[in-house]
Amino acid sequence: MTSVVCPYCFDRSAAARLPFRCQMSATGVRGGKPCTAELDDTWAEFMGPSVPPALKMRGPVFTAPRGLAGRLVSGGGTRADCPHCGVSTPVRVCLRCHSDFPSDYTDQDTRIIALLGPKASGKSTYVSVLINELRNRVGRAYGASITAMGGETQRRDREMAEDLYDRLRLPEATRPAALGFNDPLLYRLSLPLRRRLRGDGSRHTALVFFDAAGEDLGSAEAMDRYTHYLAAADGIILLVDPLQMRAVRDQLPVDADLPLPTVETPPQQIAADLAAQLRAHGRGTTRGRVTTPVAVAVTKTDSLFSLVGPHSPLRRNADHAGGAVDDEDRLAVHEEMRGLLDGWDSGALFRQLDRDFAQLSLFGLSALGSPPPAHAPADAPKSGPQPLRVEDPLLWLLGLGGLLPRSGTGGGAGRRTEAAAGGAEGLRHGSGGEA
Ligand SMILES: Nc1nc2c(ncn2[C@@H]2O[C@H](COP(=O)(O)OP(=O)(O)OP(=O)(O)O)[C@@H](O)[C@H]2O)c(=O)[nH]1
Ligand SMILES: [Mg+2]
Ligand SMILES: [Zn+2]
Ligand SMILES: [Zn+2]
Repeated sequence: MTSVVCPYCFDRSAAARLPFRCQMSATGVRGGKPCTAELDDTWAEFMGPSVPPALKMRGPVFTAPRGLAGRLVSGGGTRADCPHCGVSTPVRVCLRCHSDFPSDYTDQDTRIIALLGPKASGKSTYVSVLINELRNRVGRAYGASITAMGGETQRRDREMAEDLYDRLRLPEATRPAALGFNDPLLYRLSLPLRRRLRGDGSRHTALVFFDAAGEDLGSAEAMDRYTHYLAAADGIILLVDPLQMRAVRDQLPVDADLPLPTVETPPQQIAADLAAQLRAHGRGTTRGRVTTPVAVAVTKTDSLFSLVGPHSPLRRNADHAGGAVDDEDRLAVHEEMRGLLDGWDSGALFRQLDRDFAQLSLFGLSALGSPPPAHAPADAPKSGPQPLRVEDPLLWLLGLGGLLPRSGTGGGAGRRTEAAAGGAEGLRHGSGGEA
């Protein structure tokens, strides 16, 4: 049974139970009149006072009679006949908040990947580059494809790509929730079916990315909606900006022509708040560790090249050989990042993460591959984004969720390495190490 999570209120529901919305089209079925718009209280209440009254008048919402919901029509998709006007509609809405879903959203299971990080840590740049990499280099390696779902995401997807790749403009600061909520970005990820499942069909997953403004982490109302998103997440990517860490700023060569960002909420506080929120939503074990997998990704690694060796795994992308996620490669990055963090804060951030999260791995990535030009800080580097390892956190999370094959795991050596490293790298569940 397909399980769908609303990308607006994050309510989870079986696809077959979702109500429909009449499109109020006139086709003269049964000689009846077309439906007229009526006040959708549920949706209006969810959206809040910012929506003008006229927009709160929508096509009637109805539940298809039992047995008729999910009637497959030729050409794919499900429809139901409106009980008022008799005209059939394909539009599905959320049971809880009555938001309309994009047309193909309810055909596949939903995976929510939450993105979190302080202001200016690079979230928007990261999403834009990640999508582009999934479309091209990474998509090729895994036989995967990704498409924007729904008109709103399609429009923003086009805009993001044009700004960054054609005009070489970096994203503007994301607008905070106080100015109206940003809708999440909805993508359909199609992966080839694993061989043992036969055939050469695809498996589709709806990916939901919610790119909030960094300052929303500090606002209670914004956090309230944000928390539902985090609680519904199948995996969380927590971005850490090394340029906002005191020790890194002190270590960087003084002649570096680097415009430094202002120091925002420290990563340790974000991690602690995140753990508290997730525990409050029942995502913690009895011993207090949160079970949602968390990828902690240090961004802007291009600015750290003077601090790492010439053969550091941070300087190159994973090769994704054989279309599998390489766990040894991930562990090499994890250890490298852990060593760097140790030097920066004596391991305080890692120790805290390790105490709070049962499934945790460290990553290092650069969306741009080099710093923005010093004379034009709002621009991408001249050569365009040359990303490093942007895909790793997402691929790890998809691998944990069984959506991608993994290599380099399961062998004794791999597990011992993890145990030696403190066992925090993501396969700890079931190891009894929940002390
Ligand atoms: N060196 C380097 N700088 C980067 C990279 N990605 C982003 N930046 C810098 O970080 C700034 C902020 O990036 P954004 O993507 O807007 O950050 P954000 O987290 O979305 O910020 P808010 O929306 O304000 O919360 C950019 O303007 C760049 O100057 C990178 O890969 N390398
Ligand atoms: Mg942003
Ligand atoms: Zn909803
Ligand atoms: Zn109708």
